[in-house]
Formats: sequence, C-alpha cells, structure tokens
Amino acid sequence: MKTKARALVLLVLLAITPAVFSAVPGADALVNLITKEFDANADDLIDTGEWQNGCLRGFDEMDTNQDGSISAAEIEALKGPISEEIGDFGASVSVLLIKQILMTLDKNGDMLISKQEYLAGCEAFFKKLDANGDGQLSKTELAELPISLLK
Ligand SMILES: [Ca+2]
Ligand SMILES: [Ca+2]
Ligand SMILES: [Ca+2]
Repeated sequence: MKTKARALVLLVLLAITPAVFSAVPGADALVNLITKEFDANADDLIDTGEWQNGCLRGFDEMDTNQDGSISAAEIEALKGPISEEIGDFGASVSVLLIKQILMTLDKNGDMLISKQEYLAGCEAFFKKLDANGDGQLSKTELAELPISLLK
C-alpha cells in the first residue's frame, strides 16, 4: 500500500493523542515521511494545495469500493497495512482511534464519511496545525501536531 495512504494514516494517528504518538517509534521519521508524501514541490513546506491533494489521495485510497464515501469497514481494512508497519497491537489501537476521529467528521450521521465531510475535516486540521497562520505547514508545525490538535 501505497505509501501515500500509509502516510495519511500515520498523520491521523499522530493527530490523535500524544500517548499514541510517543508509542510510535521514530516520530521524526514519520514527520519526514509525511512531508515527503505531501510536499509536491519539495520546499519542505506543505501549502494548502499540497495538503488538499495529499488528503484527497488518502481518501481515494481508503475508499476501496470507490463509492465516494469512507465506511467503517474500509477504515478497518487499514489494519493489515498498518500492522506491517507497527505490529498487530499498535494497528488495532490505531484503527480504533482512526475510526473514532474520522467518524467525528460524519456530520449527517449516516456512518459514512463523504468526500465533502472529509475535506472539511482536512481543512480544519490544516488551520489548527498552521500555528503561525502563513498558509504553510513547516516540519516544526507538523512535529507539534499532537499538541496542536489537542489545544
Ligand atoms: Ca511545498
Ligand atoms: Ca467507500
Ligand atoms: Ca456522513
């Protein structure tokens, strides 16, 4: 899979809780991986366009039946590839948390994350992460991700 989807998953994972963050080996490496996946013009900054494209790629890769929504089953299917990265236990916990956080984006309560709901969530994440409000995410801002999102 699909380093891209994996990077997105790791990003969500990092977003969730500092406890999980500290349980993941090589947090710096993850920030680098995410930057590499999202930073299309390789300036070490992620602008809004790069962020949106990266998020969209993640959506398309999670939406395995291509019906335009992410279902709980599709999120659960991430467990396999994540466990290859961080082991079964970490993967179970991660998938549970990813499901919880993604389901908070389900505004109409149909238990599906539509592309619109997902993109609104990505936009909200970006605003939280962009600590200095310059419309770009630096590696430093990404490293603060767990803290930023819990503020
Ligand atoms: Ca860039
Ligand atoms: Ca789907
Ligand atoms: Ca929905």
